[in-house]
Amino acid sequence: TTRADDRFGMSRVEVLCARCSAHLGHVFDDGPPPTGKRYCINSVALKFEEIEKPKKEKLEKAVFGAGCFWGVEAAFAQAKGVIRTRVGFAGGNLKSPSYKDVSTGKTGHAEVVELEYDPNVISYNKLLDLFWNIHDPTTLNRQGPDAGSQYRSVIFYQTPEQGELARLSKKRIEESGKFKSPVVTQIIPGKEFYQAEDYHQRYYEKRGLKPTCHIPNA
Ligand code: MHO
Repeated sequence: TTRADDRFGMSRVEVLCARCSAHLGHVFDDGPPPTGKRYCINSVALKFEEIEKPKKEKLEKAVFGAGCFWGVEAAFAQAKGVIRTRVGFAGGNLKSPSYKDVSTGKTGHAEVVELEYDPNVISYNKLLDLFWNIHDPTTLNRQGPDAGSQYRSVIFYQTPEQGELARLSKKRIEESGKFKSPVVTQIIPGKEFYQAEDYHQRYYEKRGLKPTCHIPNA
């Protein structure tokens, strides 16, 4: 229930428990539609109930470049909620390039991994966390021993929302001080993805090898 509260030289409307008259807070008229009311209620008087999030029905795609795609694929493939991975090339102009074409470093393509993930299990933000965690985003056109523009650090966003999340995530990582040098990661709209040759798919897994790079820490 409510009653006028004119204490402290202000005129407010107090909110009380209708049963026991305990003070709960105040209500103001500067709230959002439809009621226009803003209830300013003491936190001890509130009980929060979790609302079930609406389930997303479809798998979503994400594309990342973080150096040699063998290791990047291995790192993402082990994440819960990542359903399918493919390695390939994106960001250049040559149509349907071969690995040999891209390895010249002249096609403009980056080695990338395309993921299909279940957004009910893993969020795009979590994928971004993993992305920053498995490579060094401060080395321009280089990742460890691999040099060339095909090894650049790049996020190809698939929706405007992913683009925004990627930019915010990059800002957070820069401000965190995790990396001593500036982050050079490109964040660009997803372009055509060209799948790489079969022998590059699940490279380490097929050969029973443990990746020696792109190992998530923690
Ligand atoms: N250092 C590796 C890179 C392979 S990767 C798929 C190599 O030279 O074979 O770019």
